[in-house]
Amino acid sequence: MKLSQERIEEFQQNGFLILPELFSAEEVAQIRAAADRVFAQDVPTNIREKKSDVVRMATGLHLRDEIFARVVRHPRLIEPAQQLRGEDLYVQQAKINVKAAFDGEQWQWHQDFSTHHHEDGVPEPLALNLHIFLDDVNEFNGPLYFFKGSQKFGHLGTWHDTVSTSWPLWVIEEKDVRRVSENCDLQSITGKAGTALIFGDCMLHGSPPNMSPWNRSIFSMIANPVTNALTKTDRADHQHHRDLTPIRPLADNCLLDQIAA
Ligand SMILES: O=C(O)CCC(=O)C(=O)O
Repeated sequence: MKLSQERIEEFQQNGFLILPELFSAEEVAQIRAAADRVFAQDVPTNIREKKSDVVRMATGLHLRDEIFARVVRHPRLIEPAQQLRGEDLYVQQAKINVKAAFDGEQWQWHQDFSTHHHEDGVPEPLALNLHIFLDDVNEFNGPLYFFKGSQKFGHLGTWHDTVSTSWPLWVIEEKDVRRVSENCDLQSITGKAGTALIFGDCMLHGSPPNMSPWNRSIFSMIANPVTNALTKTDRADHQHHRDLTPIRPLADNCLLDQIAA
């Protein structure tokens, strides 16, 4: 699947692209069934919320279930990403950010690049975050908030927050969030299940807790150019995979094809 020139320019201007209902209900059902399988496992790659036992994030997914091994090579995600970067990409991370009804906690203001750079020594902010909504995401169940166009500010002032949630995060200093807010509109990213979203490594974003009675799960993979790979391996493999094999897209119907028993 190729993006039009107009959509490429929109990405360059706003720093993100929403692709409404890119995946069918049947495809989302396959991914959700795989998600249920991995959430049921009692493994360290399922990270739980700080204040409850509920899964916050399930990581390393393409190594844990065949469906996710296909999702990370899905042409509707990978071809636009390759087009935007113009080079080979590897799977840096493959996860689901859950945000369960009532229990899902916040994501503080951050740029993904801060973590990629400080923790893994990624040289440039070229990674792309590719999402598929596995539930309808509305204004109440903890949507992502984006400062539209904030990528143009480059890498902002950051500090390592190890206390607010169960996932240590390099977050953005308040003075820089204020500075960006004077120039960029804030947008909440909502859409039906099956909607895809692409955003870059310097997008200033966060999301509020989910106090609604509706779950909000989002599949998220980070795809990074092979030429911009990690230079440090301090973090575990599921936080930044070391396998730099270029992603080669599968056929468009790969999620609906029979999986060999
Ligand atoms: O799932 C969310 O609400 C935010 C996740 C996020 O910001 C991230 O993975 O970088």
